[in-house]
Amino acid sequence: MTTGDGGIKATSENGLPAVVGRYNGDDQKIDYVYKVVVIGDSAVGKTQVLSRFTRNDFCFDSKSTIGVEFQTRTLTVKSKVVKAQIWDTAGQERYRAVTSAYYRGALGALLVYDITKRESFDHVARWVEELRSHADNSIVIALIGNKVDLEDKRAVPTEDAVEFAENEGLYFFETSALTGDNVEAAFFKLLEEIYCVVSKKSLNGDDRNGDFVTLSGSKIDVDGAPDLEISEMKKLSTCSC
Ligand SMILES: Nc1nc2c(ncn2[C@@H]2O[C@H](COP(=O)(O)OP(=O)(O)OP(=O)(O)O)[C@@H](O)[C@H]2O)c(=O)[nH]1
Ligand SMILES: [Mg+2]
Repeated sequence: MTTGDGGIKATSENGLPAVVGRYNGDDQKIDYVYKVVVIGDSAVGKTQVLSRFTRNDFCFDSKSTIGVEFQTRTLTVKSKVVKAQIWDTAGQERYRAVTSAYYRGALGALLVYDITKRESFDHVARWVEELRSHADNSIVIALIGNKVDLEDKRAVPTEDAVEFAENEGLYFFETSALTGDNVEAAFFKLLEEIYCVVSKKSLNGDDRNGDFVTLSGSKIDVDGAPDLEISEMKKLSTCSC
């Protein structure tokens, strides 16, 4: 798969997608590429939250994700053009062949649970642990209670999640991929906070990772690399809509 906007493929030495930088198809210059990962139990709506954000799309008959895929959306954050490269993988344990590789270079994480499935919230602590052991310490995490359109089936009180988020230092949003409620707000907040973390790190001179997808975000040398690229692992899951 290409990103559909005309770039060339590049792969880094470790086999991960290398972000070299790019112009968008409409010649929009990109200042930064931020890698964000989406995690959480199976069927909580990770893929649909992502589709809502990147394509303003929703699928009722969404198939479980197999492998890893990512989608992108370019937007303006604090007057900078940021390309959010958002990685999605299976919540199902048996498909989760990824750990370190998935989290490598991630600046942000969206940890999703389903407000109608108590179990998916009970597992959130485990997901936080996984993040803490595989991702960088400074990763920005947003806890997302998805499917708020199903209020009558709610099994996780908002207060429980607020308390957990406060204790763990996470941002918290309740969303609906179906209606689109709060999806933009959650992503925007996450990206803004990433911007702040990245800016602080740059100011502190704490910018030592040689990878293109770095903890300081990917600063794009747009003049030196006019035709840039990215891309991807594999896109295996499909929506049958
Ligand atoms: N009512 C409602 N249904 C949703 C919402 N988000 C997702 N769904 C449904 O929940 C089911 C699972 O959604 P997915 O996005 O595939 O879940 P996932 O977390 O990506 O699952 P895995 O890929 O297996 O890890 C699908 O039937 C979706 O249509 C939502 O906000 N509201
Ligand atoms: Mg999925």
